[in-house]
Amino acid sequence: MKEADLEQKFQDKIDAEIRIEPRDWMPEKYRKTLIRQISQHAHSEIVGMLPEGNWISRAPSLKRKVGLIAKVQDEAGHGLYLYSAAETLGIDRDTMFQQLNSGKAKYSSIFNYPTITWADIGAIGWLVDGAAIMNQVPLCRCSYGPYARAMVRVCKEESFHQRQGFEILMTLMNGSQEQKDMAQNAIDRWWWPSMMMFGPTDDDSPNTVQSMKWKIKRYTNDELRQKFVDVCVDQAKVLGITLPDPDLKWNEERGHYDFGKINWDEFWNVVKGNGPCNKQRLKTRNEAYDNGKWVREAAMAYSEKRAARKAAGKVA
Ligand code: BYC
Repeated sequence: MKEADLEQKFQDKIDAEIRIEPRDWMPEKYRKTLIRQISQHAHSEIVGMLPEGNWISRAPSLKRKVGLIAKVQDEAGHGLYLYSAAETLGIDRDTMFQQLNSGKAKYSSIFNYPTITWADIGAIGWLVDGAAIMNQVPLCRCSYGPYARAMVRVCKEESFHQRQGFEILMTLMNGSQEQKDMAQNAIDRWWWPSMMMFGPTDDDSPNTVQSMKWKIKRYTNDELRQKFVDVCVDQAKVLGITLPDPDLKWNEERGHYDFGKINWDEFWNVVKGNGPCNKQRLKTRNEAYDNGKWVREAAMAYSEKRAARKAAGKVA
């Protein structure tokens, strides 16, 4: 079949909501787009462990510590499903790690901000995991099978994370004035970076049109950002917390909240590697990779030994 005919057949499948699986024919650009998005997503999960990991040793109680360790472990699991999903497209894990460690690969801008107080852990759970769910629930219907299936479990766990973040903030908001101020200060710092997680506006998003046509994305960046704002305003009222945007206002005509201007210079500055913690995050990832060398070597040696024993008929 000619390339154009193959592409038409491929698009027909997508339009008919038939999932694309690893062995199916796919346009090279579809493969590349998915490798880009899934690997960036995997890197985000892994780097996302760092700002929260910062508070494991200082969590205010045993219960909080257990919850936080479990959450950070969940993020590692998400990274593993996602690296595995990306591998089905023909890229290997080492290449992806090298792209991350060298600073070549992108990961979510949000993880380049510092976690200064315990309330930041609540803010990340409520806002960052909240934004992640908004973006990731539609990805459960992504046209590429392995990515869509990985997202189902990820979303269930992210919902749980969002609840625990909300509960941390609720506890602080029911506490002393100092605790209330700490929670408010965390929201003041995390609100705008969370809004940036959805990516540039639709007019400035070079990948959205094609990704929507291929049903990798089901909503545009701006559509998801708006859904996020609408949900957060109501939840903020329950918490008794103020979202730091004087332009937040219900718009009867649109049926949505209007919101203020996002600082896109700040966003691109962080994406380009100049955010408050970019260098620290990459340094930590590189050290973890180097320190884990002996574990990878031991695992390889063990599997080679087992394969040799199996070949010699010594193990089942
Ligand atoms: N940060 O054309 P666009 C999580 C890049 S949650 C950095 O709109 P696309 C977690 C974009 O990659 C976070 N870069 O792109 C939560 C592109 O650059 P390239 C991870 C960003 O792909 C809690 C350029 O800007 N979630 O993991 O159509 C705890 C133009 O953008 C950002 C995902 O990755 C950003 N915020 O749409 C722990 C979800 N936004 O590649 C962990 C899956 C945009 O052309 N990804 N860029 O050089 C997606 O849904 C989409 O990739 C995006 C961007 C909506 C993020």
